[in-house]
Amino acid sequence: MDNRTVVVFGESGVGKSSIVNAIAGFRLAKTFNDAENDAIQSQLYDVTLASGVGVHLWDTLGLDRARMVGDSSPDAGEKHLESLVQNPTSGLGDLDLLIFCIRGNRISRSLVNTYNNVKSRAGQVPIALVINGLEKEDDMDRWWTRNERALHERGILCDAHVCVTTLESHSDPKVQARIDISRKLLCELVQSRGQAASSIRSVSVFVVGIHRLV
Ligand SMILES: Nc1nc2c(ncn2[C@@H]2O[C@H](COP(=O)(O)OP(=O)(O)O)[C@@H](O)[C@H]2O)c(=O)[nH]1
Ligand SMILES: [Mg+2]
Repeated sequence: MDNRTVVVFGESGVGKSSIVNAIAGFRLAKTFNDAENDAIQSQLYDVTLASGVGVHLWDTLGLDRARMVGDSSPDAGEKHLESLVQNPTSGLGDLDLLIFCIRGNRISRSLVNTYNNVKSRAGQVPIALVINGLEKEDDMDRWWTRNERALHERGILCDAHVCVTTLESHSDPKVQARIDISRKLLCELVQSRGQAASSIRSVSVFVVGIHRLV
């Protein structure tokens, strides 16, 4: 059967579980909004894309949160991720894609360290950067135009990238359109294993806001 195994990783609160839900097309993974959300370990979800392709989606514990629960060593999150990268789960085969989720307005130096750590262990598995939380951008892709050089200068050279919002819904039709295209982009990213992530793009309308690298 045609399927994919994908790991979503990143810090807490960047929208990893929301990415799972955006790909699934419904609320499958618990997010920060759920009162009972107290995940202390990674969760595996089975999702079927509209194309019929099955996806084994790992929603991992936030790297920072993994340091707080269970294991107090500073790199517990990375170790946990490493075990997933090296042995995703018995019987599911090799990993097809690693999705590194970040917030467009929250780029820190630890991002570079995390990327380097995962990259060194990922072998041939492609890494895609998902820049989330861009619902206020008229053209979400402009984030990439503004920040691509800075990321490259810091050694972050991902195999693919998508600029998205994973809000569940919005009353403003323009924002809702960005949510809808984000879902398509994320599904396309997974379906293509990061090969065709730039094929769908939103339309540029206005000049975008300011984002800083800290
Ligand atoms: N503003 C904004 N909030 C988002 C977006 N996607 C998710 N959120 C919210 O961010 C919070 C954290 O999301 P969650 O998926 O639980 O993050 P996780 O800890 O990485 O799994 C939740 O309150 C989500 O509703 C987005 O695109 N924009
Ligand atoms: Mg989560």
